[in-house]
Amino acid sequence: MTERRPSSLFILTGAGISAESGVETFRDKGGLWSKVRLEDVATPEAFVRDLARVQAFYNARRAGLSAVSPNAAHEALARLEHEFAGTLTLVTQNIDDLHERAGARRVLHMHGELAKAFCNGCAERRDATRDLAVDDACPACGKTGTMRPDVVWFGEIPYHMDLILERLASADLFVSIGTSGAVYPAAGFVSEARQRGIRTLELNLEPSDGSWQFDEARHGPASRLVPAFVD
Ligand code: BV8
Repeated sequence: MTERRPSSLFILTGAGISAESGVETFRDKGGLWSKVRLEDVATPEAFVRDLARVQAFYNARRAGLSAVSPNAAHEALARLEHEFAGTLTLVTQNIDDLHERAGARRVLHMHGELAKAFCNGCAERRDATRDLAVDDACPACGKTGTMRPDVVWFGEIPYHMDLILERLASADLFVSIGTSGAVYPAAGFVSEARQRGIRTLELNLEPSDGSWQFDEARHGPASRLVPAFVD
């Protein structure tokens, strides 16, 4: 890392880091939310209203992961995780597994993971090794119609928030990579960091809506910016 070396580094990633791997982003032109209304697939109400549609949406995205691979940005962060001498916290809003497939081992998935399934009835969590189906029974409680992708929908509380906020508070550099900063609570991390006097850096293809809040912003593709930041 070429900058003044932090001893505690907090990194937040979003869909932009996986874009060059071929995973669709959400809010870019032609992104996922321009094709599907998030209210129809990514809310608890949608799951109750049309379970089959929600399952199909996430089954297709899970299947798509087998056709993509981590890119140089994921690889650089995995290297950083292994080599960084201080405390590194890597939080992702992404539900893909590209950080892990690049070799990262301590990723906090605040919006859940496509590779897991969760039972709304008994909170059982399992690996999702195949498509989820409407008539799947929960392997633990036996109920049907309760198995869902283990992802955090709009209106639900993101995962690991206590740990995330604790790590953010003790960081000395906050780096936001490939995220539009449109979805809370992640969108609020930059102001939280600034209020605490933590240095902030944005690495994004273009200025995000919240770009002005960062001490420094570098713009370009993650596959170039992230390795340059790490090495
Ligand atoms: C919560 C998971 C309380 C599943 C996702 C008004 C009404 C209703 C609700 C709200 C409201 N106002 C605020 C809210 C809360 C709401 C919210 O923020 N809504 C927004 C829309 C206003 N948030 C919630 O409901 C959250 N829960 O707040 O609970 C709470 C919180 C804490 C503690 C206690 C209580 C839950 C939100 C979870 C939503 N789940 N998805 C799924 O994926 O299907 S969110 C969805 O957006 C994505 O999944 C992703 O995780 C998230 C963030 O998107 P980004 O990653 O930023 O992607 P985006 O496309 O937007 O941007 C990509 C960026 O990359 C762009 O800037 C682009 O320029 C850049 N880029 C592109 N290519 C590259 C690149 N950069 C670099 N290199 C490239 N090559």
